[in-house]
Amino acid sequence: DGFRVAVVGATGAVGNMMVRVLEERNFPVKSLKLLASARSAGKTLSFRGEEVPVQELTEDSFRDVDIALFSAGASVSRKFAPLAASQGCVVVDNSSAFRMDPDVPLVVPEVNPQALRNHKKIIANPNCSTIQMVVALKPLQDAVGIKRIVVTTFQSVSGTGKKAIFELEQQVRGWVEGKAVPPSVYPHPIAFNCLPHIGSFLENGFSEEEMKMVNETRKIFEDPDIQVCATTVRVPVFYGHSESVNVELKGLLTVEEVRRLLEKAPGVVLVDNPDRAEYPLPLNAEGRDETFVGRIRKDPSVENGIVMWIVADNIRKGAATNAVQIAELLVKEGLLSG
Ligand code: A2P
Ligand code: 11C
Repeated sequence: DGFRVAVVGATGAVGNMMVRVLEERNFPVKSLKLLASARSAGKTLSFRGEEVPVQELTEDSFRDVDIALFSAGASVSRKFAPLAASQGCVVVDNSSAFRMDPDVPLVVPEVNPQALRNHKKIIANPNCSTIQMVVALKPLQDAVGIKRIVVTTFQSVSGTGKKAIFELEQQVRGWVEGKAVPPSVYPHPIAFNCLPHIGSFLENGFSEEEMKMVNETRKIFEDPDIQVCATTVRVPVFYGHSESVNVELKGLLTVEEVRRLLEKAPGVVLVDNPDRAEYPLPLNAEGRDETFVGRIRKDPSVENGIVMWIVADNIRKGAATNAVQIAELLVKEGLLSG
């Protein structure tokens, strides 16, 4: 009983976690197919106590698959997701390839589960920095509406993938041993540094990551009028993205009201006792599926302004967990046939 599941990019930082989260959450898996590049053929990953071989992704990979979770980059998704869908497989795609396609739902289960209803076999998982922000802002949007968001991110290297995790590790070791390890994944050293550069820069001067936060937020909230201005920064943290978020609301909410809304918001944990040095931290969010919010203040520089600090594990809620939650919702709503 259950579904025939595939994970594309199973050897990567996110794909690996998808396999773990499927197991942890006891997703109804009848069979599991692990796919990656030819480089990984021969490797195995453990799932429910068994070693599952990694196979090379090919055009025939999806014939016997009900649902595939993709996290092998946008070019792999562009080529293989439509192919999988044409063979009857439902795809939850973690790449940016289809997110802004009007025929593709872009879903955060706590925020816009209704968007799944009319799916056409490809469903997009939003960018990690967008997911945690909309989870935390959803109750404010519902209560009074959001006019404008100004966000600065502090993003961990795991967002770039396993090569970047290795690069930070090597540079830290190099620093301790007094020998410089030159950058290869990033344009500059990432150890003991901050790089205001995530994705390529576009003609308007913003980076791709910054524009993802603008466009995906509007699509998920189904509100094209929300103004978003983002600065996205890579920091020497392994797991967990942090965000400073200023939000200008359409009506008044006191800090106390915001706290109460967040306390009962699905997927949110309020950590806001600055007197006791308690606020969200990436080291504490690592390994967790919730979005942590704290440092909630009134922004005195604008009418109806609130400032907060939002942290989540980018590999879990920002990617793998959100994708598995989408799969769970598909099952629950009867939108997946086994
Ligand atoms: P592989 O390990 O065989 O290279 P990360 O985001 O952590 O860098 O991981 C990327 C994932 O995407 C890995 O599982 C990687 O497999 C997979 N991948 C990258 N390119 C391809 C490709 N052309 N075909 C299939 N899988 C790919
Ligand atoms: C990062 N947000 O932290 C990126 C990674 O569009 O899925 C994910 C890129 C994406 O580098």
